[in-house]
Amino acid sequence: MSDAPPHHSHYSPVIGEAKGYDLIGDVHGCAQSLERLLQQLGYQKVSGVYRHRDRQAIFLGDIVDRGPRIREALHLVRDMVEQGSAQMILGNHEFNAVVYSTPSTVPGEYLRPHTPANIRQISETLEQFVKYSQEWQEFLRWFVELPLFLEIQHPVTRQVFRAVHACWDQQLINQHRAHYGDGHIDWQFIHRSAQKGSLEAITKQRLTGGIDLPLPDGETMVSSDGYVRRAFRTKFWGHEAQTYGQLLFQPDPIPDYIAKAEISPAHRTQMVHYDQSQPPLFVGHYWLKGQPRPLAPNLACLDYSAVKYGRLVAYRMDGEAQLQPDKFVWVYVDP
Ligand SMILES: [Mn+2]
Repeated sequence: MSDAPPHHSHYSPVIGEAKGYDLIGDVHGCAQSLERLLQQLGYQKVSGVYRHRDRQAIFLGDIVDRGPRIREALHLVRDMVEQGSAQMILGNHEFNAVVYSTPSTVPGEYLRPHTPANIRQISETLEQFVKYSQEWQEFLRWFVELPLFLEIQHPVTRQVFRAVHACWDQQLINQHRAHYGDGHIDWQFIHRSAQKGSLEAITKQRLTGGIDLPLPDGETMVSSDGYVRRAFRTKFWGHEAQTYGQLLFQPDPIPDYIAKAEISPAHRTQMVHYDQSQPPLFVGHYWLKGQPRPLAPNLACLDYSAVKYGRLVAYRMDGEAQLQPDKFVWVYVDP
């Protein structure tokens, strides 16, 4: 795709005259930290909406759930999108909120089952919208208008870059575009995504959730956020991993004997390779820790666990082909 012609029809139209883009990782209800970050990036509130003279923010999804000011964060972001000073892609948490709230054809049931784990994931959001149910319904409808991924060509350098919440899988993206034209979804996608094994279910899971491999022999582990996990998150870039430990990409370690095992041929076929000839890609999702830096010359994850008192992180994209460590900007989130 890096040698795609400049008038590629998949590129999202440039809104206004953005000379640069500020990609922002998972907010999860940290609205105050988001305001501090936007101010640090030079955005100013004009008529109640943050905007920048010549830059546009791109939110990588997961505005909702977990944090203290979800409603405020949603208003801030949607206002920016509606005014053209931001774009946003769907995170797994927004998508899950939609399917959690959408009745299935079975009376009393929903597209996403109301299991204890699923109830817990959305509980802060629903609590904070208890008195604003009309507003919440409007946000749910707005989520369905958002794309799963963006591919943007920088107006000056002509460099293409990409944004997806968790994993860029070119094959699934090509299939999605063949059906839907671009990265957008619709209510039919929402309903189909609830059918196990459907293209929509696979696309949603892969693009907003990344690649999970199951722990062997039905083993489980408890992650640091208190969930029982039957699978672990893996890298989708680079070809060099031989063992599961080298493929692992999550804060919690896996049992040592699994980490040292060779990746099975069956699991190898599930892997996606985002190699270094591809355009720069920005993801959120993986709640990293420590000093923000590129994961590869063409890959940055901007989720540094803001809601767990980590950092809310942005990358200032000016159309460069190689991502630079000094272009990450962040605020610390205080307890
Ligand atoms: Mn997240």
